[in-house]
Amino acid sequence: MLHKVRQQGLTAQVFEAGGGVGGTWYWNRYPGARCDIESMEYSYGFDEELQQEWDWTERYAPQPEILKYADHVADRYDLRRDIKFDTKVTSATFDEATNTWRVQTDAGDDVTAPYLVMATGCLSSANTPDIPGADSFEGPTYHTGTWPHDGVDLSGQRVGIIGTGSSALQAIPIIAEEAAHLTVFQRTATYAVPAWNRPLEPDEVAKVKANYAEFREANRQMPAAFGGWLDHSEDTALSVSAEERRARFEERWEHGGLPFLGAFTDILLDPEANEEAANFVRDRIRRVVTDPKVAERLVPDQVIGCKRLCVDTGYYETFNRPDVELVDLRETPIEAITPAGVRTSAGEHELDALIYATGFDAMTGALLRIDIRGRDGLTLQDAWAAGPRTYLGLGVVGFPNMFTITGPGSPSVLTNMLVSIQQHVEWIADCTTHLRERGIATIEPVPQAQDNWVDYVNMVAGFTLFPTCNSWYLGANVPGKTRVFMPLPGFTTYMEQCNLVAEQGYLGFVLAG
Ligand code: NA7
Repeated sequence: MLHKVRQQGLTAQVFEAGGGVGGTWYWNRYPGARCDIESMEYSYGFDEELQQEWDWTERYAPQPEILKYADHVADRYDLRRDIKFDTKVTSATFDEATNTWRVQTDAGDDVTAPYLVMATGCLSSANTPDIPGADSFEGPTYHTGTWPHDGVDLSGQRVGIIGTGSSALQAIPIIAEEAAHLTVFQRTATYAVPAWNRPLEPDEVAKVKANYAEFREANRQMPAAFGGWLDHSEDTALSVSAEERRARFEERWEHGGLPFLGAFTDILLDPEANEEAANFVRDRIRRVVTDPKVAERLVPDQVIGCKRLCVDTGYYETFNRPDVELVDLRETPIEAITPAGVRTSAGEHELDALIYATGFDAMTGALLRIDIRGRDGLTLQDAWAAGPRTYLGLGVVGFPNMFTITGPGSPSVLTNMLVSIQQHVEWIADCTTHLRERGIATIEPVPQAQDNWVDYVNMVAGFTLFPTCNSWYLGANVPGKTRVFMPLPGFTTYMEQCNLVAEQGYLGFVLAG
């Protein structure tokens, strides 16, 4: 966004809570942190030179390499001179007299600007559950989302980890190697498809780079903005024979990763199709885990893909180790954290270190931690008291000239984030150009357009199986958070809608002043 804004001849000031660029990839430094979208797809496509000069080394990039890429981008475009690091925005207030935003930070900054772009990230506000006795634990505690930058030595220790989402799945096999004993506290069993991670071959990189623009366009034509280069079937799961269905799942399993859910068109739409895919993975878990009791605890019962599918390396195998114990919190819930460890209804698990892999206050968390006040002193907290309400996931009624990159109501976390971020940056830049060229002071959604958009997101989500489980897409992981499905499934249709809105002079927005 900063690069784009400069290209338009505007100036900008960026405030960043971290000590460097990279966001998610700056904070999430836990062992095994890695992207679940393939490297060649998870990168910016706005500059041919940038995409040609950068070389990814692995099929799925590890966190340090993605951070290096973010640093490279910051240096390449000389971005740092307009970014103030280690600085948190505390408030942003719209002044109706001057049509400007006043932004204040914890470092004493006090700046005004006509436009406010919130690029605060969807998974940047760590969620630590409020477990009785949490402060009494005598050993160190860590959260995967705010992992110490100089690493953690867990060798020889008895380690506990709460949570079995993507972060835990990546960390567990590596921590198990290092620790003397690992106890995994699982509330909901997780589906994972192998990453089959490996070094990238020079010829496959060359093949993509020879047609990078086409490769990017193929991804934009996909519902989740990745995998455009794979063969796609238009078949539904039950329209083919059981044998054929199994062969397709095998093929996708051998391919690895998130494209497993694309084996058929209806896996996230039809419960029966979903059950077929789920049973395939359940069967794989049972084949890998040698103790049948442990295997049954690891076999998920919810809809596959309802919570984000995990991409793993040796997760289920780790439970065959004699020094790894799985505690099923559905059978024996946590009662308290004690000075010596974690006490469940079955007794105490003594630990030297405790890791929270308990995820994030997703999509709205980072925005609502800032005191944002729009027209008539309306706070974003009040405007979103019953769940987030946006138009296109880009604008909010009552908050003129405020844009939310990958905000709730846009596809964001259901997609390849880099593609969604770029689409929003370009749309916002076109929008502010439109306003400036016409001397228009403010843009703000029409209330009816926003209401319709919220209904539309709910309707689309309602066609899918996403609302059937307690996922962070629904805010269900944070006690007290309003249960609303926040992202919009379907990137391509969404992109077309955004383009149409712009082409029609920002239909659904009030352009004033
Ligand atoms: P996730 O996917 O939100 O996973 C968090 C995990 O922590 C999940 O297994 C939760 O169980 C568990 N959790 C949360 N609160 C508790 C409490 N109070 N007790 C026990 N267990 C708990 O976060 P991740 O960091 O793994 O991944 C986030 C995203 O990053 C991921 O989807 C990718 O997009 C990348 P639950 O399932 O809620 O029962």
